[in-house]
Amino acid sequence: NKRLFSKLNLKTSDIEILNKAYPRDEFSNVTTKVVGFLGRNIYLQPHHPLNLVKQRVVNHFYKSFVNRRGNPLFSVHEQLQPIVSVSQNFDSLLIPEGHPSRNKSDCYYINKHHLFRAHMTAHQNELIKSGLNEFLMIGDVYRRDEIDRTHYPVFHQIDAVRLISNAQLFSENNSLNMFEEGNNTAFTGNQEKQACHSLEAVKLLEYELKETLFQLAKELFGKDVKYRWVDTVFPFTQPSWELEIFHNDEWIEVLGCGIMQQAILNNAGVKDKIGWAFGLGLERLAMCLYKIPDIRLFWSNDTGFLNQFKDKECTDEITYVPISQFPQCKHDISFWLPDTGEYSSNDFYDLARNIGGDLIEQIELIDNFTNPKNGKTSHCYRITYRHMEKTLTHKEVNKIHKKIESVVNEMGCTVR
Ligand code: FA5
Ligand code: MG
Repeated sequence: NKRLFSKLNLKTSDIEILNKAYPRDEFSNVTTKVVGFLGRNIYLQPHHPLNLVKQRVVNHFYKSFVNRRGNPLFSVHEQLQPIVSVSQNFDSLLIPEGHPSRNKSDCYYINKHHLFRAHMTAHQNELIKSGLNEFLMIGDVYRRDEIDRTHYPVFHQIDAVRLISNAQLFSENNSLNMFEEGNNTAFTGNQEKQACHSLEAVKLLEYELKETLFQLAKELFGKDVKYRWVDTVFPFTQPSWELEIFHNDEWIEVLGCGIMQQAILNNAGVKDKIGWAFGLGLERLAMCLYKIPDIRLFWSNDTGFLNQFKDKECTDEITYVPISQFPQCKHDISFWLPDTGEYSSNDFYDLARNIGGDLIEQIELIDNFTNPKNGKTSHCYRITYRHMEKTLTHKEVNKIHKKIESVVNEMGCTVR
C-alpha cells in the first residue's frame, strides 16, 4: 500500500488534507484524485444543474412545512465538513462492526478513524443533539464504486430529519400514545415496526413521509409520474423504504427513507419524540429531470454544458441538448491478482481513475478466470476512453493505457 500511495503522488508519511495532517495507517486508501474534489462545491455554484435541483427540493420543503406564522420549519445545512469520523458515519447510526458498508473496498478512508463521508446521514446525530427538529443536510458524498455513466466517486445527497412529539402527532385531548411497551410482531405492511412504537404513530409518520416525498416526485416529474415504494433495510431506520420512479423504460431508485431507530434519538438525548428521515441522490434527479446522459458532465467546466443552465431558474423547464458525442476508444488490460487475496476491483478502478481521470467513461470486468493448476486468478477489464469535449487521438489514449499497465504491479498484480 505504501508503494501504491507513492505512485498516487501522496507522501508516505502523513496525509495532509485541508491543512490538517492525518497519520497514515492500514486503512488509508484515499487518492489524490478524490482529495482534489474537496472544496469544488459544484452544488453551491449558482445555476449549476445540481444547484437548480437542490433549490427545487428545498423550496418544496419550505412550502410544505410552515409554522403558525407561515415561516419554514426546516433549516438547511449545506456547509458541513465532508471529512467525518468513523463514529459519525457509522457508529452513531447503529451500523454494526463488520457491516459491508464499512469495508475499505467501499469507502475512502483517510485512516482508521476518519473518512470522506459516505452519506449525508453522517451528520444526523450532531444536528439532533444541537436541538433541531426539522432539518435538511446537503453536500458531497464519496464512495468507491464501479465506473460507468451513472457512477462517479463523488455524488451529492440531500438528507432530511423530522422529529414529532405526541401532541403534534395526535390531537391535544387524544389519549393515544406514540410509545408502548410493545413487541416486534405488529406489521406495518410487510415489515415489523419497532417494539417501542405504537402502530398508529408509525402509520401516521409513514403517511406524512410518503405523502411529502410523493408530492416532491410529482412536482419534479409531473402528476402522472410512475412510481413505487420498495421495502428495504437500513440499520438506522425501521421500517424502511426506497422510492423508485419509472424513467426511460427503467425503474430508478431515487431515495431511501424510514422511521428513525428510537435508540438513535435516545442516544442524542431526545426521549419524547419520534421521527422520520430520508436521503436522496441529486445526480439521479438531475439526470432524469434534465436528460443529462453522463454523470461526468456535472464536473465539466465546458461552456457547452454550463451555458445551457446559465440563465435558468430552478422553476424553468430545461432539457439538456447533448454536445456532439465524440468517439469511444476501448482497450483491454489483463493481469494476475495477488496471491494474498487482498484485492478488490475497486482498487483497480481507483488506480485507473487516478491516472485517466474523466477520460475514462467506463470500466467493465469482462473476464474472471482461475487457473485450476495453480489457483491463480486473472481479471480482464475493458476500459472505454472518451473525452467529453473533443476526439481523443490514439496516441493520447495509448499513453494513458500504458501508464495504467505500468502501475498495476503496485497493487501486487502482474500484467499478462
Ligand atoms: C443512503 O445513503 C442512506 N443514508 C439514505 C437514508 C437516509 C435512508 C436516512 C434512511 C434514512 P443509499 O446508499 O441507498 O442510502 O443512497 C441514497 C440515494 O443516493 C440513492 O437512492 C441514490 O439516489 C443516491 N445514490 C446512491 N449511490 C449512488 C451513486 N453511486 N451514484 C449516484 N447516486 C447514488
Ligand atoms: Mg440504496
